[in-house]
Amino acid sequence: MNDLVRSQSLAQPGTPAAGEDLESFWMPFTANRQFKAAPRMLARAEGMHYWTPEGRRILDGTAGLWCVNAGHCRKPIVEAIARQAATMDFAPTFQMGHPLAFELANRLLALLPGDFSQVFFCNSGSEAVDSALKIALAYHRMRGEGQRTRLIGRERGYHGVGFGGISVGGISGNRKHFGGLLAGVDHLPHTHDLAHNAFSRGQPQWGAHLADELEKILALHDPSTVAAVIVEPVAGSTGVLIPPAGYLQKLREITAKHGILLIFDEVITGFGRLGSPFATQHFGVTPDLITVAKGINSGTVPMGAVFARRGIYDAFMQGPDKAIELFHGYTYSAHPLACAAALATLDVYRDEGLLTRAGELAGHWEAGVHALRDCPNVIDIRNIGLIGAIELAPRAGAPGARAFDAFTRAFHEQDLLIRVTGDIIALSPPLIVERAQIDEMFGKLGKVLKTLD
Ligand code: PXG
Ligand code: PLP
Repeated sequence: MNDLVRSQSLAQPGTPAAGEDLESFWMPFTANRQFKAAPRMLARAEGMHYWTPEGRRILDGTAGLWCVNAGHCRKPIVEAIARQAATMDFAPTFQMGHPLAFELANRLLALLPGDFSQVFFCNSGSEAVDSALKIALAYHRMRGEGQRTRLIGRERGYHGVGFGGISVGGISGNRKHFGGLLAGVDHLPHTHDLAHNAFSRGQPQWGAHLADELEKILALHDPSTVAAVIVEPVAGSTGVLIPPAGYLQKLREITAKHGILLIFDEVITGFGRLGSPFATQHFGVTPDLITVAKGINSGTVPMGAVFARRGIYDAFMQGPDKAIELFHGYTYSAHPLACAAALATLDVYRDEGLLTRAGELAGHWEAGVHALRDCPNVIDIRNIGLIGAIELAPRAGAPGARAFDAFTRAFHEQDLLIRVTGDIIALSPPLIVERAQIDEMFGKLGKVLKTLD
């Protein structure tokens, strides 16, 4: 940030007055009136921290929204974006190309198991999910199995906010206001069960059998009608649900047996969050399609992508070579600024070993988060890679209120940014986090939890 911009943003009155100033922006997934009555503003960021407009330094426990994996405002990334903006702001990728898009696709595939051979670009996780679902449906049609139209998601799954994503998603609040959604969708049960798995470290041992529910769903609809199963390898948004040992392997076996595509939504687990480049490597389970976004360029420029295995792309390449094979794409697919940012981000990940750093820190992280076990109201703590969750008992008659208080107190009183969903606190810091900062984070959170009624 140049000095002029910085001095302007810091010169703003600390917290803008509530009321009409803030009225116009219809905020996403936010209680607008509550926020606008008592705003929480961020004005600047660097490394592991945000700064508020009045200059308070906030430790970022959430990598923004699970996306700033390389840390904030990293110089090589900032410079790559600035350079690209001055060199070529935009270029179409419908019937035209630009070199960065091809280079980035190659660089991404080098991080994946060998059977992944193509990258489709979009601008968010939601678009990646809808793109993957459309690719799955079209793939079966290309192979003469157009009767495979059903999609199977999972309870408590989050796959963004497109109509496809909320249809396969399993969060009722995200679905109930929006009509009939996609037809022909069914859901696996979720795997969260505190009676069996409370305070698990890493993958819980109980619950692999829940994948067998897929066989029941398939028996009901007949497997030959099902196009794809989509799951988050670790469910993030819904409050960090870690797959039981053996569960993802079973989903893979069952889908493969019935010719059904398996889609891993790695919007959160991708780009090092678990200690491997992707969850597919971490769990040793290879899906057919992978969706990513967020960490692809460390949250700097909107971008998402779908990774496809060779056989999927090949199925589309059968008709006349002058014919468009996939009638799908976005104006900003492979936007030059997003590509430049992603290439620079991949350099940072490589040079600093960030895609495996979560694995090195995971033991320290696990000890830190589980040390909060004796704080009041804590009913579960769970962790994997650099993800941690603390589940609180809800206040009687006010679900979510206790964790929301933790969130506002962490921000106002402890200068710590956390994320809450329902009564679950989720933590997922930038992958550059130092051990001392992990200690600081859980120290601050412990203080909040101890004073929370
Ligand atoms: N799939 C998964 C697995 C996600 O986590 C999306 C798709 C959608 O991505 P976009 O870029 O369209 O938002 C996500 C996004 C939270 C939180 O607090 C999580 C997400 C987004 C915002 C908040 O847990 N995940
Ligand atoms: N709406 C209109 C009127 C458009 O012309 C376009 C793209 O040309 C879109 C929506 C889709 O926008 P995007 O390609 O950015 O998703």
